[in-house]
Amino acid sequence: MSAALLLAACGDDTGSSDNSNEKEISIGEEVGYTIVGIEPGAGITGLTYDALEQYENLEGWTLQESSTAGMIGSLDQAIRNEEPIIVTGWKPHWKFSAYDLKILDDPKGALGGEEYTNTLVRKGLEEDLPDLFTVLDRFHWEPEDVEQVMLEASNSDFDTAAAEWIQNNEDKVNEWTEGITKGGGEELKLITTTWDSELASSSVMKQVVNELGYEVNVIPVDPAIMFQAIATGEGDASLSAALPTTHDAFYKKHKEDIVDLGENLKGTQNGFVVPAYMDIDSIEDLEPKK
Ligand code: PBE
Repeated sequence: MSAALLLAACGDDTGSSDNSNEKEISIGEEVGYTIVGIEPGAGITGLTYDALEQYENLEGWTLQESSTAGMIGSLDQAIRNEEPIIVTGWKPHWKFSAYDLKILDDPKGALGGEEYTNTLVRKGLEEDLPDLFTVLDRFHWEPEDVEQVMLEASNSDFDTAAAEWIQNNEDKVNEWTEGITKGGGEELKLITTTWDSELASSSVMKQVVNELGYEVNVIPVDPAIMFQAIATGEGDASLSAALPTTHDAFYKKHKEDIVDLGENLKGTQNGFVVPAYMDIDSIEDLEPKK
């Protein structure tokens, strides 16, 4: 293009330079001003509704609740067709190794910053089953560990994946179980949420504690029920509390009635997740519905 044409194409600078943009469809229009979400009971679902309120530029947008499998199905289909899509996503999760994805910047921190997964136990567990309490208190691992179990489970099942991880990570398991007196068949009701990362930790703990002579029942429920079960003592322990932001509403409601043993996993994260080919980097770049 010649210099003269270039100048002509740029137009004057009196404010009408946006003509070409008006014809382009915005990402909002392309995705129908819709974010594809997961289960209604998930912490991230509540946070997404908060985000829709907090970001003025998300006026008129809606969250389409579904399930984790439904969200993955929509994401997979969009990527196959190279279409735009925005989903509620989180780490650790295998979708980041299966697809080329990015998490949109969230300058208001509506979906939380760096998150942790905490261990909670019921009041009185320390007195009733002190050795088991110690194992639960010591338990911690890394995102890579969770990912290994999740990946193996996708080819087999969580019990097989947990057994394999335990076999390959004796040192870590020994750190949690060193010096522990064996149980005599007492029951541990281990409450968990239903997501893969939480099924991974619960499946590993189940086998570790089984080996120590306890009967373990893993009970997958919604986050609200999980917190309630620990608070009422119907459940003994959970490795699945997503804090400080994701499950904050449930935590606040029950914090007087639960014992928080702190983080077992660092470096988890929530966000609006898009395929890497989409030309957008921040939630703030989305446009309100016209
Ligand atoms: N998650 C995975 C859960 C906690 C861990 C982000 C989907 C939630 O939103 O409650």
